[in-house]
Amino acid sequence: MKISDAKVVVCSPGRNFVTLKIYTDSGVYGLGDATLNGRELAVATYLADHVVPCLIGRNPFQTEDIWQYLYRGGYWRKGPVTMMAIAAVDVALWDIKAKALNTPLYNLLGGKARSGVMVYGHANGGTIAETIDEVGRHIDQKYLAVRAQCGVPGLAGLYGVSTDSQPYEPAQKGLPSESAWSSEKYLQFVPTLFEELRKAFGEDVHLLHDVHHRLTPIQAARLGKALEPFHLFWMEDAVPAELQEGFRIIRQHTTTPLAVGEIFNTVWDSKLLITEQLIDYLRMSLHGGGITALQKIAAFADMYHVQMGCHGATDLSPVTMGAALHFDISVTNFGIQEYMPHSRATLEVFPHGYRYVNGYLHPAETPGHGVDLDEALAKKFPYERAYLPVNRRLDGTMWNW
Ligand code: KDG
Ligand code: MG
Repeated sequence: MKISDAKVVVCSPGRNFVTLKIYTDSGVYGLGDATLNGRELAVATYLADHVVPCLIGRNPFQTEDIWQYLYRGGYWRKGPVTMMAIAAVDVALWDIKAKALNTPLYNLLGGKARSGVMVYGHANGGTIAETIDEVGRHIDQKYLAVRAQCGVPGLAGLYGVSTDSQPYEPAQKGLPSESAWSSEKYLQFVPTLFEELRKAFGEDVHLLHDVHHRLTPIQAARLGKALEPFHLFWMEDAVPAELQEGFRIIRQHTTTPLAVGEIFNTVWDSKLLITEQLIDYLRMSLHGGGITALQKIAAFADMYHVQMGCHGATDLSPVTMGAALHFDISVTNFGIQEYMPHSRATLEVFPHGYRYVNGYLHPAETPGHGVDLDEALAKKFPYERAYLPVNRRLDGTMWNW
């Protein structure tokens, strides 16, 4: 079998997605997701202009060789654009391989290691009362784990909090919007949110929270300590993680479990975090180099008691979600999978076989990863420029969003 062609499809059924479709001479094709939120066209160009020409004629079963060819062969290693492009190729090739062997992808990754993939949903509200209602709504839908985000008095446009009745979607059309930030107001407020959530729901539901890179290590240490009585499943992205050593400060002060890594794209971003056991959950998704990369990173993390908790926001297309579930169900050190359901329009453009039942997602049972692309429908949703917001402290200083 040989790769005969490949193309990049950019569409925007409510939000932008970049999809790579790889064709073979046997008629089997595979799909990969290359959606880099806010910088989508850079990856589309990287793929179409620089990667696709190198794929033609190769054996799609050689996932390891093609991965190394694109990683080493690029000479300029790492980075979100390169690794997202490699991820899209890799996931599409695993899709082809499993389809050609007529089996669901998980059977090529070790088979089922559990009966379902525990997921966490997103609950948010402008006030504590609204957030409590939203957590309750998720519990009614049988979620076993819920992430809670809440508006903080005095801070407008906060990460994770919807401004309308729709689920929270950070990317906005037009140029980047600006949010206001105060670590002091946030640190003062968040422990009360979780105190009230535990009062309302007891200890049975797993509660998670995303700090979204906005604290310094010593501030994160303070928050982790303050949240200890409320037994979070994890505190996510407490600080920007370029400085891996910064996690030593957080870790030595608190037993609140730590998760990080949704923007990592190679193992080098977390090597120290893993070997020094500074984190409990690694949030890398298939966007960081695909299945070939994530399998190796997960095996390395497992030696240090670090579990996988893959990123699953709506900017990871149903292709990534569908493929991630095959990884999640087969990897031994699985922790939890983020699940932020896509819009109806997105789900129509990407017909899929995965399903949610009582707190768990189940991968498709059809050959491959089980997610397709309706190209005719996709054409009706052309690309629309959109950006993630930026964040400023109250005095106007640029901050992390
Ligand atoms: O594109 C940015 C989003 O993926 C990110 O803001 C979502 O932090 C996020 C999460 O945990 O889902
Ligand atoms: Mg996050």
